[in-house]
Amino acid sequence: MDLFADQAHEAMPLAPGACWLPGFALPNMAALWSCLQHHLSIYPAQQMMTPMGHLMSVNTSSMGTWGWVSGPQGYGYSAHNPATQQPWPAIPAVILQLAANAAEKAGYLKFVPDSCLINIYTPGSKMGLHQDKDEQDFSQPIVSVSIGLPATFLFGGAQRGDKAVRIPLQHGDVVVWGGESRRYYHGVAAIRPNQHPLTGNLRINLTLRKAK
Ligand code: MD6
Ligand code: FE
Repeated sequence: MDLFADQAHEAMPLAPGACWLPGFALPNMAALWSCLQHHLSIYPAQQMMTPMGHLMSVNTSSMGTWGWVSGPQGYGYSAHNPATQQPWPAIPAVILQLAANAAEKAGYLKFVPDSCLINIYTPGSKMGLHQDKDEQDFSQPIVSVSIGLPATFLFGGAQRGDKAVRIPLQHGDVVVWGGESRRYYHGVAAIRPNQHPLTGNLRINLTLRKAK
């Protein structure tokens, strides 16, 4: 008997309205991974440009009614893949259910995301501290699912200068933030070179949101 099996799913509070759910996605990982591989074979991840004209260090794809896109016009949500002008595919049921279950565990009932951003990190990829504020409805939380290589997630406060805690995210971990922490600054430290049995040298992050 694994005495720690339950503890693996204990919610760890991070801030008001925010929690870390270690290993929460592991029971669904096989189904999640097969959906993702299928998706990425049809909608390959692209390197987007920031509005300042810099290439982002992550590669990005999307599912859902709204895909998160970045380019010279700015950041935001688009119903169309900028590479093909085609709509994004629906978010698979296994991902919708996982997001709703994680949100509920964090205290947010009936979370129905309409956007699933897929970020693919290679060693050295990172994401600077930022707020998620391109969405219309800040009453809904953000659910972030980590797959593959570990990452240090930086979770700060309402002000850019607030001290950020460093959260060592592992394969299968989920972070949910909403309520007071919905607009807190967050980011991802540079990924260290390593190998993961499922993803090789990649970290894949799914970010589920209600965009509109
Ligand atoms: C992550 N991504 O990839 C976290 N936020 O682990 C984000 O926080 C994020 O990729 C807003 C817009 C795009 C993003
Ligand atoms: Fe973000």
